[in-house]
Amino acid sequence: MHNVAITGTGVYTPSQIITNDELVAAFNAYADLWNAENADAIAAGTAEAKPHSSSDFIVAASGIEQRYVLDKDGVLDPSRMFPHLAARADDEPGYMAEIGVDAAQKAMAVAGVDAADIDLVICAASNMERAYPAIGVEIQQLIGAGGFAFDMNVACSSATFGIQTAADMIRAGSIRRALVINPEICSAHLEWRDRDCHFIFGDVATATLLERDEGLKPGHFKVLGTRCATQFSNNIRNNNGYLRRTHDQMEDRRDMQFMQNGRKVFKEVLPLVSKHIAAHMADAGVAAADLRRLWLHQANKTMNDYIGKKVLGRTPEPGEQPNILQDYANTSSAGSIIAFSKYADDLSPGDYGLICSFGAGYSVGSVIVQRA
Ligand code: CO8
Repeated sequence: MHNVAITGTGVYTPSQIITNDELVAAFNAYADLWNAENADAIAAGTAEAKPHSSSDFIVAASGIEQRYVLDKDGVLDPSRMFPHLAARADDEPGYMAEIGVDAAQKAMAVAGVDAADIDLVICAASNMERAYPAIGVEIQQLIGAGGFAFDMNVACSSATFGIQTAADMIRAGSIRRALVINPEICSAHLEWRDRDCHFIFGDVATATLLERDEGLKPGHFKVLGTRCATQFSNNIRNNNGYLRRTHDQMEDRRDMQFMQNGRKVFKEVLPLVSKHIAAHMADAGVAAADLRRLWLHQANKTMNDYIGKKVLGRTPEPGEQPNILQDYANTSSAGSIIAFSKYADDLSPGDYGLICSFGAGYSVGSVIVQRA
């Protein structure tokens, strides 16, 4: 068995920002249009008028202040309400590959590793741009990596499950270096016309470089343990899939985009995550008092405050549990890796930290690290 280390991370951040006020203005314009078009049905009681959204609600319910997206104009057009991403030809890089390559190159630069020395590329994300060939193989070719590549999807936990998968191969000796890449184009599978969820997600790509912990220069993070768990739930679901045409259901149905029962998710996932982290830390012999930092999944500020308090047994001090969701919103699997990438450099040798993701499945993944 070999030891494993994280030697680099990278974040691709889109150039376009949508603030809550811009989002709400577009949604309210769309709702007004829809209500006018359906005035007769609303008056007859066969349709419900769409109420307005509000920036104050969004900040209070989630902590989100803005989100980055690949295409702002399409999302904010009240007659469209989803991004416009021109179709790419087969000989052009796909969108996921393009943003994944940017994050991967940043991670390799931080680690000082050449692409030719990478043995495995995992594209781990909550949706895939196409069925095949795998996006991971496309990224492998674009960056010039060796070895092999594949795609995996565990929704919001894709990054941590990818890290465990890569770490296990490094531990076993079948590979020496791996890139786990999370291109999350959430704007393309979010229903922007639903005020209950239209504020939740944004776009980003992250990459994590893992290596055999042998002859590395100081500054990396030793991976002390990884743990994954799942428990089936329909409370976060997207029914779009390759059997769609066989059901003779090609219309733009609501369940072809992200659906959730947010309140239930909130209630059911919190205890699952708190117990998962406590058991993982106990088995790794890491006490709450030893933990310098928590890099949590970035879905909701209240959820993170609750988990931080449960794990540490007290309210976290400023900086102990950094949130990035106010700037990026929920970026599915990439959220905890953005937090790790931006808020880990100040840790001292010997400091412990914990990366944890949670979401659809349900799924929970945790990675305990120690600064070398
Ligand atoms: N503006 C104004 N009012 C609103 C709005 C709005 N935008 N939205 C809802 N309201 C109203 C509701 O209608 C409700 O009114 P009433 O009380 O009269 O019924 C009231 O505000 C309260 O609504 P909620 O109960 O829904 O509000 P909550 O306080 O529960 O907050 C949250 C909603 C923020 C969604 C919260 O429930 C939450 O964060 N839950 C956890 C969700 C979560 O973490 N999900 C993870 C999913 S991510 C994942 O796993 C990855 C999936 C794949 C990625 C998908 C990419 C697209």
